[in-house]
Amino acid sequence: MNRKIRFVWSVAVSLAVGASARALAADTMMPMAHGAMTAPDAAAAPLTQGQVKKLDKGHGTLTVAQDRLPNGMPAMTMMFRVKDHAWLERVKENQKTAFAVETLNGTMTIVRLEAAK
Ligand SMILES: [Cu+2]
Repeated sequence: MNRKIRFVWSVAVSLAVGASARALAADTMMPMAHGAMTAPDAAAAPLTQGQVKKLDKGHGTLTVAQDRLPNGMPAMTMMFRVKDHAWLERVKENQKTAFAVETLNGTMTIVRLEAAK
């Protein structure tokens, strides 16, 4: 490469690197900004283990035999609202689950639901 081509090439490379660094920053920043707007960050909510006892897809509720919850609720079998009713497709009765609960509008609500690993 002659001098001029080498200079143009290095400018092009640094622009491309700068652009992808900005894209990366945008990717990592956006969920954080979003989490800050929706007060409790469900993705960061601590998971509790439990076993699914009953699914009610019509009412969007899940009855779980749960370990002690971070909010102090002792281990028991209780019914929770599920924030997104579609999540009820992720688990089956008697399956172990990991879930996070927050009180939304005065109702203890599952805000994260996963099949236990
Ligand atoms: Cu309870």
